[in-house]
Amino acid sequence: MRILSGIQPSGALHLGNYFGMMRPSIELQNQGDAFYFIADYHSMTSLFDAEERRRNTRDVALDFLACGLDPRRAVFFRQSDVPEVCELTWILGTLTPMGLLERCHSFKDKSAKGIPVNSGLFTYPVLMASDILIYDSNVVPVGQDQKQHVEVTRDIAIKFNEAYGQTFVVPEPRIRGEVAKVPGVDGEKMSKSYGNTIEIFGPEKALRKKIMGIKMDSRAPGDPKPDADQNLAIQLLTVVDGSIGKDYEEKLRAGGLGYGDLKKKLFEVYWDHFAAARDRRAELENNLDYVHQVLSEGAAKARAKAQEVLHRARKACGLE
Ligand code: AQP
Repeated sequence: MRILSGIQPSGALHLGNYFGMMRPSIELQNQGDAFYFIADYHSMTSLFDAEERRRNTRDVALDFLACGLDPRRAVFFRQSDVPEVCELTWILGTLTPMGLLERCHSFKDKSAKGIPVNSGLFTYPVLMASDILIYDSNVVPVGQDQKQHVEVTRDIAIKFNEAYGQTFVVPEPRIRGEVAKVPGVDGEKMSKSYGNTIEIFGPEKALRKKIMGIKMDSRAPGDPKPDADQNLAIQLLTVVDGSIGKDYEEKLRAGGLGYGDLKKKLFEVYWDHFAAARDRRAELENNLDYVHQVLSEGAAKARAKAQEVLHRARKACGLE
């Protein structure tokens, strides 16, 4: 079983990225042939600063390794180190109906929010299809927001196979229900481009301030809160630690728990959860040669596979 997933270096990684994609991917690295990549081509649809992309790419590598990605088990690489993916994107784009892309929520949501959109963002699902199909991937662990893109990938693979004969593996999304859509500090989907994230790593003071700044309603601490499960701090606490989350949900429902104490608890649980990863990250930061070596070895392995599949696709559609 080949498992494939990617993450954009479009900003600091956050709890949504971690619980929606990174943790499930790290768990799956023991169950198959895992390929995980830093989607730097994708980041070009929203980030236009070269130095920031370089820095973010390095940071994503540090974050993912610190959180437990094991390069002895998973092939870890940078998307742009496999330029074959761009040629396949063109080939797949010729079979992708406009309507399929016009229906994609992620593009529609960003344009509805007034975020400037470009044609790269519009055709992003075709590049994502290429990312997945070029490694013969079977399983794609993603958050709920990416489910539709994996479905688009399936449609494109089926279309290609029908037009040119059996060429691509048709992949399946793998979504963990309880963390499918981690909310941000404003209650919307936590997203780098919405400015509502809680980062996995960062300075303690700033992160504490962010969590303590989550807006609550004006009910008094003593009031029972029958809607405790809808409380944002409870939802985030449950994402980080299900049993503490349930315990605090009951306390809030019964009355007597102040919002300040609840948010303090959320900060502590979150901070402790990443303590070991923070230490590992600090070590890795002092050993960047190792990080570069992991990515270049990963790129060589990924590229060999991509060249094999691209050759198969080029032959199938008459380019060879
Ligand atoms: N809030 C979330 N809840 C659950 N999963 C999430 N993911 C992202 N946000 C949440 C999952 O993280 C993986 C990598 O995401 P990405 O960085 O490649 O792109 P994204 O989904 O577009 O993440 P952002 O933060 O929203 O980035 P921007 O703002 O740059 O577009 C994916 O598997 C995603 O599902």
